[in-house]
Amino acid sequence: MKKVSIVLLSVWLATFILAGSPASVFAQKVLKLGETHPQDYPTTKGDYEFARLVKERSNGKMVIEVYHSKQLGEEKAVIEQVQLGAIDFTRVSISPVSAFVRDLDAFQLPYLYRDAAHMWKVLNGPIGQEIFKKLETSNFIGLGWFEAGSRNFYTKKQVKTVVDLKGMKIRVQQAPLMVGLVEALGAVATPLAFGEVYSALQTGVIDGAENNWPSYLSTSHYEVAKFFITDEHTRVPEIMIASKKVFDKLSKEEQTIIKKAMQDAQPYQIKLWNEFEKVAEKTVREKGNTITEVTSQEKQKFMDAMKPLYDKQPPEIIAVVNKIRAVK
Ligand code: BDP
Repeated sequence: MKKVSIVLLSVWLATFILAGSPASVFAQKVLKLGETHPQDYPTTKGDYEFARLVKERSNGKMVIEVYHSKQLGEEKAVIEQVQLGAIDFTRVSISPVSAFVRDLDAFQLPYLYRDAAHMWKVLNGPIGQEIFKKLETSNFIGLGWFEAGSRNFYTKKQVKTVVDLKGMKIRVQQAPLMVGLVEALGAVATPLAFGEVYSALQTGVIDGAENNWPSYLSTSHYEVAKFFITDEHTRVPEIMIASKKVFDKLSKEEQTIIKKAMQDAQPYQIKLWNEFEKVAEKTVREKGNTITEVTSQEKQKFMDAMKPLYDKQPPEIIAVVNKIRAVK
């Protein structure tokens, strides 16, 4: 009997020492975060930084487990689960979220931001905060933004001008605005989950897709769609969302820790992103892919072709677009 209690006491003591206090062991909250990218992708590293800060600042009471490489499913399905409260967090492109919250369209329209600095001023300012209120009405808590560069078309046959895209089957993210964007160029939009794009390119179900340099490389799409055109048609920010159902059950203190951790993870992700974007571009060029550089004249033609897409937007979207454009 004595031996048993000594063993039990030492187990209890060890737990106490390792965890800081027994309360932190028993009250620990383990939360799940869904991420589509692989573990070594800059955005996933941003997720890990967010999780690290949350754990550290809550003294180990909140633990966010990062499920990278779509272990929890493709983005659309994960977003649905977050809305229902079955998954706690996800880091996603705003495109698939815009299928749930159409107000997000105002943040992903083509050639909207002058450059990355303009986008960051918008996202980290009052306009970025406003959209978080809209997200809440759909059961999402917007925690903050990550960088994703700009998106470009890549195809199996060379595209030199905007006219060449006519009639081509182009994969888009599962979002109505992205369908409209590609249709404005006279191409045939094919919405597909991210994980299905490689084989769709390989088998010829689609003629091309569009994304940033890092994803073009990390997905190996560059192997099956060897022509890339630097049209930079849109910047689509990435967002960290929490399930409102889960978030509302946390204490005010815990909510603040989470929000602040995402804010503080942002510069880290942006730094890694900017570094990797260059590496990805260089790597693809070295592999011998054909990169068509878009002249400013040709870019203007892309912009002109996108105008009807703006004309189709409802007044509430245009109001936000005007506010975004006014940010200097
Ligand atoms: C990548 C985003 C990822 C999107 C993917 C896509 O980081 O979240 O799902 O594009 O095109 O750039 O589906």
